Amino acid sequence: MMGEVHKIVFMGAPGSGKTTCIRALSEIDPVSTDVPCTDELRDLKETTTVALDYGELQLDGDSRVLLYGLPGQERFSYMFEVVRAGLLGAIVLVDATSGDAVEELSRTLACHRGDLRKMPFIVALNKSEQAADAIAERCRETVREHGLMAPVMTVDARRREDIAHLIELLLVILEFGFGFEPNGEPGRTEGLA
Ligand SMILES: Nc1nc2c(ncn2[C@@H]2O[C@H](COP(=O)(O)OP(=O)(O)OP(=O)(O)O)[C@@H](O)[C@H]2O)c(=O)[nH]1
Ligand SMILES: [Mg+2]
Repeated sequence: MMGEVHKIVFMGAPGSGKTTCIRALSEIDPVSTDVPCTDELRDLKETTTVALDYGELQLDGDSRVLLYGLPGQERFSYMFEVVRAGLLGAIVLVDATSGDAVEELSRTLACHRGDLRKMPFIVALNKSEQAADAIAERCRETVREHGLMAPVMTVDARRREDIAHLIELLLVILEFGFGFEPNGEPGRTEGLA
C-alpha cells in the first residue's frame, strides 16, 4: 500500500459523533466547520457541522487516509457530492443514547443507499458505554432491510484506538474485496452483516 491515498467519509445523524471521530483520529489539526446550533439542535449540543470536517491519518510507509466528516443535518446532505469522487468507504455513526437511534440509522441509509451499495461501510454504534447489544442487533436488521451489508461495531468516538480499529477493519474489507464486483454490485458478503 506504499504511497496510496485512501479517502473515507463519516456520516450519521446530528450528534452521532462524526466530528468527534475525526478529532480523535487526525494527525493533522483537523479542519472543522462547526458553528453554534441555532435551531432545535441547540438543546442537544452546542455546535454542529455545516460544511465538512477534514483530517488525515498516516499509515505505514507513505500511505495516508483522508478523513471527511459530513454534516448530520439532512439539509446539508448535498455535501456528499463534494467528497464522493474516489471515496473508498464509509463509517456510519449511530448514537446509542438517542431514543431514535435505529430510525436515524435508517434515514442515513435511505439517504445514501445508492452510494453505500457501491462501497464497503461499517456501522459504528457510538456512546455505547451501557449495554448496546439490543440496539446493535436492531442496527443489523436495519442494514439488511435496506438491502445493504455492513458489520456493526460498538465504539467510543472519543477513543482514538476505537476509531483507528474501524479504519483498519475498513481497509481489510477493501483489501480482501468484500465481495464487491467491479461494477459496484454487492457479491458474496455473507457473514459480515
Ligand atoms: N459519552 C460520549 N459522548 C460522545 C461520544 N462521542 C461523541 N460524544 C459527544 O457527543 C457530542 C456530539 O458529537 P459530534 O462529534 O459533534 O457529533 P456530529 O456527528 O459531528 O454532529 P453534527 O455535526 O451536528 O452532525 C459531543 O459533545 C461529543 O463530545 C461517546 O462515544 N461517548
Ligand atoms: Mg459534526
